[in-house]
Amino acid sequence: MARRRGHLVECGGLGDERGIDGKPVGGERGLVGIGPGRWIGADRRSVGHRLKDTDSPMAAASVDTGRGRWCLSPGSEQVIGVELGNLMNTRTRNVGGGSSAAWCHSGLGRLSGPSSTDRSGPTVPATEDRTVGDAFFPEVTGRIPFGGLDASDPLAYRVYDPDRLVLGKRMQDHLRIAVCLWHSFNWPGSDVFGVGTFDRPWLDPRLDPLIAARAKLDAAFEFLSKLGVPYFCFHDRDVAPEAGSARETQKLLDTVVDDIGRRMADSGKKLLWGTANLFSHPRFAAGAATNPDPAIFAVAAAQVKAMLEATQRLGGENYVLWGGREGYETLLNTDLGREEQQFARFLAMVAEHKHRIGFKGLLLIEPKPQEPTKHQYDYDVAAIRGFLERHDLAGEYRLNLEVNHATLAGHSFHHEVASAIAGGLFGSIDANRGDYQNGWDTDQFPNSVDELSLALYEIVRSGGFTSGGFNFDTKLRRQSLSRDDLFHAHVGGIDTLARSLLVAAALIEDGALERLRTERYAGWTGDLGRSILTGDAPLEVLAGRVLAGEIDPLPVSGRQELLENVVNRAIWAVDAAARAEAAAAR
Ligand SMILES: [Mn+2]
Repeated sequence: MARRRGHLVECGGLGDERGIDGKPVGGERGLVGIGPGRWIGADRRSVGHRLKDTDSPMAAASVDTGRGRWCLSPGSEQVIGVELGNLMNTRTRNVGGGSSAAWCHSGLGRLSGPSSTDRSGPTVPATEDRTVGDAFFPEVTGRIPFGGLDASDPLAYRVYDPDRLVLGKRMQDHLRIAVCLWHSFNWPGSDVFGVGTFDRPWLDPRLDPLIAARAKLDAAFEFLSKLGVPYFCFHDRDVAPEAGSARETQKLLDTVVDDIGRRMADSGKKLLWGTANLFSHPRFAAGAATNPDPAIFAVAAAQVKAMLEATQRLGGENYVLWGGREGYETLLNTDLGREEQQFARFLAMVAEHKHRIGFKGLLLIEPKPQEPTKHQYDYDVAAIRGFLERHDLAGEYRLNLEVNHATLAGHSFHHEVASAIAGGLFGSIDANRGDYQNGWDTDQFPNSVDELSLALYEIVRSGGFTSGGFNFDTKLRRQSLSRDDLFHAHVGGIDTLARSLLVAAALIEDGALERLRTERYAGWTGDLGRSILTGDAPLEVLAGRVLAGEIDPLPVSGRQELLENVVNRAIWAVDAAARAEAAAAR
């Protein structure tokens, strides 16, 4: 079969409307054309736009507009392409061999050519296999290095040094960092007042879902590799939108999950946890498990079954349930008792299925007090702990705690971590912080060593993560438009966690906090305390000893300020040690 060779010509960026024969074209529809007599490119608003007035030997042209790449279906003059510049590990083959969107996906690797509008520009080899490693984030040219505190490169880790040993364990193994696919790759930067602002070309709803999913995964795995972290997390709907029927939806999910499995095998990246999105679709507006309609409960159950099995297939280490719609908007239409029974039944069914399929990971519930609903049943650690114990589920579930959700519930994150550990429910962390002036979930990247050091202290002193880790369930600010903003955000957040880990380790090695806490409770390991706890000293015995003057205690200091000084001095000491190391290295 004779293949038509693609003609590659560099094209202007978005808004470059040099047009055909030098005449601007497209106007506000945003078409970008260039080259004498030919259309070769278009901006993102032009997907599906029918091109006219072309003399079209434009077959299989693929164009780098500076914002990504476009491909045009040969012969049809229809822009079918996407910004495909983000495709990673894409094999270039059959360029010009078809006119479908599938051609578009398979037809592009990383294309590069001279900055030329010359017709005789470079051609795209028809059958050349090439591997692309840096297609969507070309401004970040390799893996983020460790540079130390004095590094001048803004994209170098100052503190996070994966192999550095802290209390005998690698930093990477303490922190178990994960990147989330939803906010970082599946969220367009929209808010309730405005549409998306981000450059996420695979989110164009007109794209074939498989092409979109693969372009998204290309970018995500490129990001993971360059960031140099071990884990990622995703919801079913982040990678596979709903198709025409439940069966087609399942098929698409299975296809994409297989694709993810291959990428994991190639890259060595691992799945920290999977989860099902039971909150975006309109059917879930009144809840999933707690919906007044049992048919919606059934759809949610099918979705969790599929995603739990997908997580197992990918070797996921945990499975998370976030009940974002499991709550109410008004009590006027809500039967609290009934919804609690439904919710308990749902969680029991998920646990039963976990055991049936032999999934070895932890099931994790994520507390959040409100937003999107007025009130959510998974309010905080204490509420979930009571719920699990009431419904005989305490052995089946642990918790995925988020900093911002803790603060929305009126707690410090330190409190929620310590509560989960005390209740035997600690599982994993979403590291997003909130904004102290805003009353909603801003999901910002962590940046306070002072706050996170206390949480890390609790985590490390209790033995650290088992299968959990620190997931960046974080959002860029809506004005953070550059592609590399995603790197700056994660690098800073990871350094903050790494620094907090060093402070926690210093506090543990110093031992003052532990010693003072132990001393404070010393009485409970003595005769009196033990006899109370074992039941050997009931009320009348205690009363008798108090009335006899045998028990006559004096209050003692809680030493709070002293303890706060211990923490601050550990933070400062880690600074001093790092400075000394940096100076020694110079
Ligand atoms: Mn959040």
